[in-house]
Amino acid sequence: MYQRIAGKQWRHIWLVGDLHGCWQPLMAELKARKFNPYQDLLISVGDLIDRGAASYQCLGLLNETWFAAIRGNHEQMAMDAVDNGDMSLWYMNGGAWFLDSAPAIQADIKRLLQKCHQLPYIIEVDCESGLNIVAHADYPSAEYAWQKAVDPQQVLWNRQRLSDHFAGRHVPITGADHFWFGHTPLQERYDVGNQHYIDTGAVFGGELTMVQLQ
Ligand SMILES: [Mn+2]
Repeated sequence: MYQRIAGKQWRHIWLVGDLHGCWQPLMAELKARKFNPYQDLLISVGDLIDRGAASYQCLGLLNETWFAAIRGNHEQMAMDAVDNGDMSLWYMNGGAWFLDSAPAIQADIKRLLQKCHQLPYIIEVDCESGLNIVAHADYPSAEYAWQKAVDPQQVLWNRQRLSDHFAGRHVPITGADHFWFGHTPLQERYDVGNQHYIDTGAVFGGELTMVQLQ
């Protein structure tokens, strides 16, 4: 469930919001930041696929040595669909690109989705900006701890903490310097205390948010 990344192994570490198939915008952002694939690391907050123009290319990022990701609810839906043969939930949520792909591409997508079973729910990055925790929707606990058992469904789907923030009820999380989440498209990134919400709806015409952790 947890993966640990040591910052000292990398020059720069970048975090990117929900891609949802926005491969071209990602390449443009990496180029603008002079991202070096031999020295730098890019971490995704999950939801690489569905809705956008290039889900297959984004899923293929899992093959790159300079790329790390946690799992999003869209990767989970895709894995579940392929594993149990019931495609309906995934297709309703932007998964039709799989059906529209040629048979050889579908076979490769299935191989990549097998790789997704290895994706952690939570990545811990210890680097120059401190102890950074990355999860897709929420870290469903009042205090972070390495390897603490938390509800995986809540990690992938929970919007309650963010709703509470918008209602003026700011529920903190202790145990790390920063918490980074995606999942809920916002007009602009939302920072409250040590919590940061960076899905700025790139696939819906918004910006693709990138953050430098180191
Ligand atoms: Mn999501």
